[in-house]
Amino acid sequence: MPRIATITALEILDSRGNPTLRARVTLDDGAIGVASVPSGASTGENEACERRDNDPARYGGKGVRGAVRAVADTIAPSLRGADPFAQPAIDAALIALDGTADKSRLGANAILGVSMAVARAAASSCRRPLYAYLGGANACRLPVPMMNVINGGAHADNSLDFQEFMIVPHGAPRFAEALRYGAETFHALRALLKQRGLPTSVGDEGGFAPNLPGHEAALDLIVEAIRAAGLRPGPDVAIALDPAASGFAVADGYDLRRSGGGRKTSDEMTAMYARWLDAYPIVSLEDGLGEHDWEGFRRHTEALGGRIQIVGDDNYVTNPKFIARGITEHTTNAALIKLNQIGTVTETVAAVRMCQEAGWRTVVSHRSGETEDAFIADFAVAMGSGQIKTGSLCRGERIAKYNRLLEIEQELGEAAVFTNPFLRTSAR
Ligand code: 2PG
Ligand code: MG
Repeated sequence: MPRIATITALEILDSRGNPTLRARVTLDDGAIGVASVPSGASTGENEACERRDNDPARYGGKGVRGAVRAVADTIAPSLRGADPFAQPAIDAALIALDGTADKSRLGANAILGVSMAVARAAASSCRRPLYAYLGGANACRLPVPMMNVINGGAHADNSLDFQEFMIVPHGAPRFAEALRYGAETFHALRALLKQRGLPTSVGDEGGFAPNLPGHEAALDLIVEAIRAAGLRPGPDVAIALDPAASGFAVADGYDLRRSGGGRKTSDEMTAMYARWLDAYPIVSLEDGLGEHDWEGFRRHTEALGGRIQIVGDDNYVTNPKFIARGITEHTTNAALIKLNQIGTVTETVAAVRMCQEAGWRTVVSHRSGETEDAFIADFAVAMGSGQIKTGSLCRGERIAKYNRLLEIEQELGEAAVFTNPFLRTSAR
């Protein structure tokens, strides 16, 4: 049986030019696993804690040398000789070594980097692709992508309070075609913006970030772009939203100040979304309310959950503890899944399984600060998640995930499955 030989880490840069951590694990049979950790901007309060140096003399305090040292000084010596195939035991050891509830001592970035790199090394040692190693022989479902083509909120400096306007090419016959639908719509959107004299510069996740008169204007533009690409808004390409409402939540509701939408209570927000469901082919709504608004969310899901997918992100932070509460209280009917919100591969798998057992859908997701690491592409297939959210149709760190999914689809050949999770909502 191969054993873990060395574990090292390196401070690298993410797609925003901020430091992040890359871990490298070698086994004594020569297998190597490398993984890089992403970083969010609109983070939920209960996310696992990414460790930063807070040394103003380097990278404005964002350096991760401390996390790199934690890998070298604490994690490497204690995992040397461990069985790389025992991922749950590896992750339990990492959690125990850290000893805090939020992984703040060693750093969730140090812990997750090693956790993912161990999985990669193990996959490489048994000569299996990562998706097959983590997901077994049944891992053959390619996810429907949610592609963020208009950025606002914490990801851009424009007039939009809402963070993400995504296209969902769910009517495509296979992943490669879904990617083409998405890219062609993206290019049509670019042409429309240009025509109207609006800027085509992009935000953190590669979506356009124009100043628009309001959120409906963004939805109208997307519908027009889908048509201009020769596709049908609704049956071919639908819309998903992540307002990331924690970002504009105030004491007594929500303040749509950037778009001039004024103040709204949580029920008024839900009523606004309900109107949009009649007017636009929306199939999924994530964080339509803020992370503390559990009661508002319950009413929100009661009102809209029969028509569309309601996804929780900031409120669950991929943590089985909060997801369990959401299941019990009918807070949403789906969850966003981000490895670095919880901090180990094993805990992320547990979060996905908990959702699946409750009949919830899951959307495996990138962060706004990413690297070229495409771990989540394999992970989405391994979990049979059916959906992935990994940004727009430009910027290398986003495209890396799409390109990896193309490879997986080709490798699976006839066995590849691309099922539409939105059949019920698509007949518009
Ligand atoms: C989100 C994510 C990813 P961030 O809110 O869903 O799009 O953003 O990584 O900034 O938290
Ligand atoms: Mg979100």
